[in-house]
Amino acid sequence: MKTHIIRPITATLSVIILLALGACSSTDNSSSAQNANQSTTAQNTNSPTSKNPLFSDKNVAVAKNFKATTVLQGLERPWGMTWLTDGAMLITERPGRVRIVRNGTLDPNPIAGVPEIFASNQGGLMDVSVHPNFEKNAKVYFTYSHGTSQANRTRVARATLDGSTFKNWEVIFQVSQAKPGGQHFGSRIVWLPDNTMLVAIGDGGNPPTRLNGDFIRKQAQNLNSHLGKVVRLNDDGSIPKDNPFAASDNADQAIYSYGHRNIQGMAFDSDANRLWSTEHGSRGGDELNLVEAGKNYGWPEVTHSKEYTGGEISSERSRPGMIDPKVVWTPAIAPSGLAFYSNDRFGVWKGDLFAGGLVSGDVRRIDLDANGNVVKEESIPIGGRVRDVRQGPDGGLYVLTDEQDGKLISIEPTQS
Ligand SMILES: [Ca+2]
Repeated sequence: MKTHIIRPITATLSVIILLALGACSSTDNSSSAQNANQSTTAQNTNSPTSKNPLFSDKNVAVAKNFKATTVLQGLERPWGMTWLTDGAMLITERPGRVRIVRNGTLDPNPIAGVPEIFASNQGGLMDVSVHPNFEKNAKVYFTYSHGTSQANRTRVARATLDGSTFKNWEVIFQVSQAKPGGQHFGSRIVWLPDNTMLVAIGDGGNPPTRLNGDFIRKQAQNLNSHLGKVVRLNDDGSIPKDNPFAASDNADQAIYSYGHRNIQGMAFDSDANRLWSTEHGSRGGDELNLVEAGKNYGWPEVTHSKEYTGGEISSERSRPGMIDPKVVWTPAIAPSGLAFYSNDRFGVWKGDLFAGGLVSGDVRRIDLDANGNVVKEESIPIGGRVRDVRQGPDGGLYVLTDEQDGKLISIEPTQS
């Protein structure tokens, strides 16, 4: 369990953030004008909104014009959700169950055919995603932790949905090294337009957790380890030949990007071809990243995060050859779940990112300009730990809360 302590920030930083927030407090109605201004002046301006990254503190503006509606409850620690082509919805529960919602009603019986899962601390059944050709092949994909408290690893499996049963559960990928403890498994699944899949894998845990004689988190910079990575796989778990390290003798060919601590939010903008992710820092320094093939996102060499005890993890916040985040959240919001909203149903939210926060108990709406720069951010309070945020096939925006009696909640703007 993450514990986050709010610390006073320095006076100088406060002034910068207050200026930034002042510039970000305008209403939705002005956002298109602000975007236009942003995109024409981003090259030469010192406008706070053009800073990269955006430093977000606890004073983020609260959204005014929105509505949150509980769709259903009675989910135990729900983690991921997806929709079938007939409109039914699958929701994972971290202890190891898959629930199905048909016509707005939660079936009291979990879907059969899920094997035993290592469900402990942060581990368990995590993400769920249907194959892009689900209508033809009925394949559903999962990420979960497998093993024991002494030796466990994140796995990716697929199974065929046959009525209310999963058949032919098949492990198609697993992290190559077993690790101890119950922390930092990741994970999210995102499909790319070429039907390859990206899977986020956590760094394995906080100190004192060790692997191969050093803190396990250092594996995020080890190109022969899957820990602290995004990996790219074909739909059968084989490695695409055009992966960024496919031709390298000194790197694992599954790796897509590296230097990640623990990604639990990942979303693809298919219009602009951009992959976004949110990852947990330890004490502060949570990140929104624009993820590109072959790039290094810095952890733990470069970070705005601090040790839970308050000490420095690194003195470096940025380094040539490593990619800076687009948003830094201090204090931590503990980000989990990320949606890129692309539908016309909620026009004022189109083109924005929606990032869930476990500790902040809200969804952060992140307004992007056409170039993918973060313009502003606001908070949509949910009143519970937000584990996942997804756009539904109906153009709705849905939220899962990580509670013993977890909820499915829909959110929508009340002003067009
Ligand atoms: Ca980073």
